[in-house]
Amino acid sequence: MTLYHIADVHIGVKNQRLGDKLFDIQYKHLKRLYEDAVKNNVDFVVIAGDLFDSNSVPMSLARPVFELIAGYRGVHTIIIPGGGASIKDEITGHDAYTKDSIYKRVDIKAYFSRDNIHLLTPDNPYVKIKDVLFQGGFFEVPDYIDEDALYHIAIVHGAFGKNEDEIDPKRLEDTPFDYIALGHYHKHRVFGKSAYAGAFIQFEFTKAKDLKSGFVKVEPGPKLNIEYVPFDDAPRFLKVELLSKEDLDSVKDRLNDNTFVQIEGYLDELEDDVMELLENDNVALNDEHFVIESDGTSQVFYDTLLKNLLNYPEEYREEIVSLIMRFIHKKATFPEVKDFLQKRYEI
Ligand SMILES: [Mn+2]
Repeated sequence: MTLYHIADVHIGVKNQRLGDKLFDIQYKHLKRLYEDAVKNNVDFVVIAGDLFDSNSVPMSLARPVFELIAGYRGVHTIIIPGGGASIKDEITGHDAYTKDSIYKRVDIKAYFSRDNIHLLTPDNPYVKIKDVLFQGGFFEVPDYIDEDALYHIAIVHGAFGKNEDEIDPKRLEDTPFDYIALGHYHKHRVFGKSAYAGAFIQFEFTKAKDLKSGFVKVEPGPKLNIEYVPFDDAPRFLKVELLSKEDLDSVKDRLNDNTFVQIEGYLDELEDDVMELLENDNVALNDEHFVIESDGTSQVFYDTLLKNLLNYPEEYREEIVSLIMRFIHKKATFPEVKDFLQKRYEI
């Protein structure tokens, strides 16, 4: 048995660079996913939350998505609502299952009476299709229902990770589920028997250079197989700081028709190169960009920073550089830096 797992499609999200074209790209790739499912006899597509960017998405976008999904009659689609988090019993976030949920609209509800579209909610948390049991979890791994089924699949929208405000990913390992389909984080990541699909189509500018769009192909069972299938022609949105020739070359190497670049700031001696780069329609300068004057002090500071940076874990390096750049740029005084750090990290 094979299932396709996607999440965080965010239909209706606003994207400055692509405008309405983003929806066309999302739609085209959804279609590609289903065509692929039909071709490979895949029975199930699981959508682990945030299919829509908000509960106020217009019907002109929501309807074609449901029509597309409903049209593939041989494929069962199992959807859970997303949402950011459950805070004091109140669900916040994107297509959260609130009073005004998109899934409660009369026109949308009608689609859930079709045989091939299934919505799991806290009131209706599981469904058994062709001997496979799908259980929705809402910010947590659901309690396993010990019912006879070939496979038990959980679908959860929530923040699992090693940071303090996240749910311990060990929760994902100590369960009898065959697979846990996760949504929420926009980067694909595997934790043992579970995985984040990541954003179906990337749409946010980020500093991460390796973010992909795509879906997860899962073969549950004793030899569980989790494979990520990337869409190589999907757009990429890069946020960059141009502080050296190397930064500049790395941007030039990555630029192509599908890559959009936002320059957060640059070193003043690179101004001519930056202007040249800006001639490309896919490159733009942030309205609030910074320009760093290359005086001797900043250069010494920057060189020292780069030399010592490798002593820190990789996941912190980007943030360290970014903070220090901000301070160099602002020529902040010690009390200002101290105040900034105390506020930011509540220390
Ligand atoms: Mn999301």
